[in-house]
Amino acid sequence: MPTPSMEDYIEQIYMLIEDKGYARVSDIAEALSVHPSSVTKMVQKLDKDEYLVYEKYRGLILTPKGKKIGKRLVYRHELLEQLLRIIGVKEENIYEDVEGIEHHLSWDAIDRVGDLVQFFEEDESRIGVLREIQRKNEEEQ
Ligand SMILES: [Mn+2]
Repeated sequence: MPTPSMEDYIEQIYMLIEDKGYARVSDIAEALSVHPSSVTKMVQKLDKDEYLVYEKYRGLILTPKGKKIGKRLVYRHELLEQLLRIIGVKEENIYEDVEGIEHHLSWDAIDRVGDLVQFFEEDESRIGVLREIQRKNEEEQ
């Protein structure tokens, strides 16, 4: 299992490759706000653990194992953003909150969050019911 930090890297690398077709050390460093030397170090570790193949002057590609987990990590991040949006968390808090919780939930919990998001999306009046509760709670404060 990748550590939280490895997960952040795999997630970013997967998104960069999806968006641009490639992931450069400098782009990864920028996306994660870390020093390029930290990226090089982590990329070497991810290579050793067979999540990607890194060739210094040719860039990096994800292995099938890296792609599979990358896809799940991006899904997990997006799902948690959806959850926070549905429950009415302020837009300005959503990204950082997801970064804070995403590594600490089991895949079981993620699947259950998926059910909950589906529950709201299948009938948007359910979001309306929630908003009504939230409106009342705010009035009472
Ligand atoms: Mn994330």
